[in-house]
Amino acid sequence: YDSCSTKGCVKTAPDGTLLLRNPHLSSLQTDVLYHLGFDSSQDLPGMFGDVKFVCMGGTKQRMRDFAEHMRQVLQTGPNQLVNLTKRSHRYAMYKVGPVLAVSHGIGIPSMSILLQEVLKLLHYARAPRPLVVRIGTSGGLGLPPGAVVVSSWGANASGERVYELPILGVVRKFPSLFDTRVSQELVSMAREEDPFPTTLGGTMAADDFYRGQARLDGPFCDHSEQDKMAYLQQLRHQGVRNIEMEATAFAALTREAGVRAADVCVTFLDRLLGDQVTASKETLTAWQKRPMIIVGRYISQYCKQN
Ligand code: R2B
Ligand code: URA
Repeated sequence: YDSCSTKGCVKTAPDGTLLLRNPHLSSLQTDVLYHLGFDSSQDLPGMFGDVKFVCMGGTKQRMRDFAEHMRQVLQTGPNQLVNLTKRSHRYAMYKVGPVLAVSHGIGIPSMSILLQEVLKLLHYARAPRPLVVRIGTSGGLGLPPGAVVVSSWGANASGERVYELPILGVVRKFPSLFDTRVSQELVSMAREEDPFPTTLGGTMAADDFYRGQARLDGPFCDHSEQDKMAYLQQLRHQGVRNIEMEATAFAALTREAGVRAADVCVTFLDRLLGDQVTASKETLTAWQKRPMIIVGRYISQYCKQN
């Protein structure tokens, strides 16, 4: 495997700030973070040097809701939430105290562009020891809809725990494991009185919502119901508990940067029972808050202790 498959290599500076092991960056006069609408000539340490948590999720609205949630939990932040990436329009970013909430769109290409620019932003801002958390949605495997899964690893569609990326025409593989300690700490934020279960589990990241997730309801399909069930059962036997579209790249890129990360997703349906997302908009909105609740408790506890 590529990069960082060995433990113990020095990945962060002694003060906990991100080291990026790209020698070419130092020859740039200014580095333009094109999709975020920032560049390194700005006072990034002044703007983002205090960031401790970066929370990412698919939609702009959900990340605005999360910023609002954190404003209430932490009793801090601006009176008016402002989208900091306004100049770029691709994504949305809000800052509430030590929390940066950013949207990443759907799928690995969209998420990984955002994540890589966020990693450079954290580097230039000299933010010490940040934690990056994805709060997402997914399809569950044998879990009640509305359950929350904290990912222990990401697997690709072949069940390999790697993020595959062709670089200069050669397909490279990067291990897609999450920080065990952070994931367990997040699961421990669940409370008995929560109206939903929170579990640790493997997460399969697909490059498609329909056929790529074994669905039968896309515009194209040449596999049978039996083929679908055999595949989903096989994934479940391998320890996969939910399917989404980013986990592998998210785990691998944060790991390569030496940044702790976690993927916390609610499940919108049980894929062993169906393909269509049929819950009402109100129900889905309520379910989407669940990863925010778990992550909010974690951040709140950290802020009280520090
Ligand atoms: C979950 O939901 C989205 C697709 O509907 C995708 O971003 C994901 O991982
Ligand atoms: N997101 C996915 O990628 N798959 C689902 O089934 C639901 C949400």
